[in-house]
Amino acid sequence: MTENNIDGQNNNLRVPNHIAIIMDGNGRWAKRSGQPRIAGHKEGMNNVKRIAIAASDLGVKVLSLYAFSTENWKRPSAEVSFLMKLPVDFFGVFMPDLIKENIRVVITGFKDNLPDKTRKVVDKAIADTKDNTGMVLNFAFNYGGRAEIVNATKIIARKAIAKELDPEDIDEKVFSDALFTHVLGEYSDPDLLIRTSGEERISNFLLWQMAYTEMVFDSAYWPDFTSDNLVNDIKIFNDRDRRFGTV
Ligand code: V07
Repeated sequence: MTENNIDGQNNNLRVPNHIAIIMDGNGRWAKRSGQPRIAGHKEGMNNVKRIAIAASDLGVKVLSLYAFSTENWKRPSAEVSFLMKLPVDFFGVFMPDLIKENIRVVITGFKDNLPDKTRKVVDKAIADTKDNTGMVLNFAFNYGGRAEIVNATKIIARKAIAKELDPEDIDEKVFSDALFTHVLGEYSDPDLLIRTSGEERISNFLLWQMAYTEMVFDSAYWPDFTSDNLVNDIKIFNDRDRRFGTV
C-alpha cells in the first residue's frame, strides 16, 4: 500500500496496489436516456480512459477491468460484433495517453478465439507498451474465472504427464503460475474489487485471485463512475480491517 499525499484532499489515502473493477450498468445508463445499449458501451469505453488515468495518478500498480466474459458470446451477435471493435477504437484514440501516462497494457483471457483484427490490435498495444514502467492496465478480455481454473488444470496435467512436474509438488504457487494473472507478478491478487451499478455478485471474475479481496459495490452506472467515486471507494476500503484469517 502506498501513502498518497500528492494533493491535500487525498491526504493519508492508502491506495491499494491492485484494484479490479466490474464495469456494470452501461446498458441501463443508455436506456435511462432513451439510447441504444451500444451508446452505453461507447461511453463506458471513454470512461475506461478517465478512470485508468485517475488510478495511475493515485499510484495504483494494477488496474484490472472486466471487459468481456466468456459468457458474453451469448449476447445478440450485433452487440458482440460491436464489443469486439471497442479495443480497436480504444487503442486508436487512447494510445497516446497510455504512452504519456507510462501505462503498460496486458490482457488476461483466451486470445485464440478472438476475431483476427481484434487480436492483432490487442497484440500490438501489448507490444507497444511493454517497456512502460507505470501502472499495469489489465483487460480481462474473453475471461471467465472457472474457465481459467480449468485451463490452468490442463497446463499442470500436461506437465505432469510429460514428467516435468511431480503431482506431489503441485501447490498454490504452481497453480497461480498457471493462471492468466501470473503476468501480474506479485500483484496477481486484487486488494479491492469494485462493482458498479449496484449489483452485488462477482460473476465469474478472478475467482481464485479474490480469496481475500475486499469488495465495494458502488451504485453509480459505469459511464457515470468518476475519479471521486474511485477515491470514495478506496476510502471505504481503508476503513475496513483486513485480517487474512488471523487476529
Ligand atoms: C468495453 C467499455 C467498458 C464498459 C464495459 C462494456 C463495454 C475497453 C475495452 C478494451 C478491451 C481490451 C483492450 C482494450 C480495450 C473494451 C469490450 C468492451 C469488449 F485491449 N472498453 N471495452 N472491450 N466496454
